[in-house]
Amino acid sequence: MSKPGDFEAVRKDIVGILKQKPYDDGSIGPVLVRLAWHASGTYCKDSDTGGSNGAGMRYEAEGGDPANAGLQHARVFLEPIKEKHSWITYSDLWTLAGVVAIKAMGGPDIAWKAGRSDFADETLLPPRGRLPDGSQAQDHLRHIFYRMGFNDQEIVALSGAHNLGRCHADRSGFEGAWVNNPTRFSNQYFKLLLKLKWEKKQLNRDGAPWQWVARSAGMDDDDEPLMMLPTDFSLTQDAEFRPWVEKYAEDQELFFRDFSNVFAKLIELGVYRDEDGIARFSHLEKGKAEY
Ligand code: ZEM
Repeated sequence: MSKPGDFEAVRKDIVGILKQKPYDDGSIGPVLVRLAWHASGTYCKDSDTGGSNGAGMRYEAEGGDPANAGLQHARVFLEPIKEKHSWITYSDLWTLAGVVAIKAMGGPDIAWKAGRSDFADETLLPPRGRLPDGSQAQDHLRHIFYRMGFNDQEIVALSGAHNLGRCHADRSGFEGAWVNNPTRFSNQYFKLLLKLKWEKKQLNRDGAPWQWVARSAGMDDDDEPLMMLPTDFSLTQDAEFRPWVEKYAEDQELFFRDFSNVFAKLIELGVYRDEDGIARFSHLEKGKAEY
């Protein structure tokens, strides 16, 4: 047990659990980043519902959404931290873990503020279907991310998170990592999007979705190929998105700065703090949310 409010102690303990040899590429960092993102990415600006506040993934209705498959591992990994620092809310812990993981994997500092509450009751959970579907393309990305209040540049910057981690056949159906070193945050994703010769491939498995695959220089034919989702690839096929892919491929510093800003914005969606610093659902004050 640490002193309530000692977020430095929590940050240290999160860093301490990131390296887990047998798990994926040796780090739970990427799946923690995905947890922070999916906790936040349900936000809708028009109805002012969803978002990280409330930690709705504790409930089956949100946690069991097929879009959240695999994130139970991330939540279980964080359980010892929650037990040790029982004063922290899940909604603060899940967003903080993403920010700490990005930094520890070589990414930028990202502003993070405490104060989220865990009081979502099941009637306040956002409906399923608000998270993006990787098998679609740029129109879908705009539909999903404009709903959260992001613009085209921010959509491309956020997509750069796919420098981290991998797809799992038993979670999303897609398979493989986007970059050669998926536990190191960089702008490699943008470079590879532009540089490699991507080919459409349906993986050899019943019901597998098609994805883009390629091998980078130095990879053997029997190495697992690198991959891109249809949504990732669509960024290069769109007149508004493509210039940002090119800028971020050329300038890692610019990407880090823009990513830091947009991730900080993502984890604040739907979070409003009273003078006491505690975040409340704004729609609770208005009465029950209408979805
Ligand atoms: Zn992802 N993402 N994502 N993403 N994502 C996956 C994995 C990861 C999309 C998507 O369909 C998928 C953002 C945006 C979008 C991460 C972070 C962020 C996977 C693989 C899919 C299918 C899941 C699996 O099988 O385990 C789509 C369509 C997006 C729209 C642009 C944003 C924004 C992110 C953070 C800012 C991360 C870190 C992973 C890797 C997770 C892991 O377990 O390794």
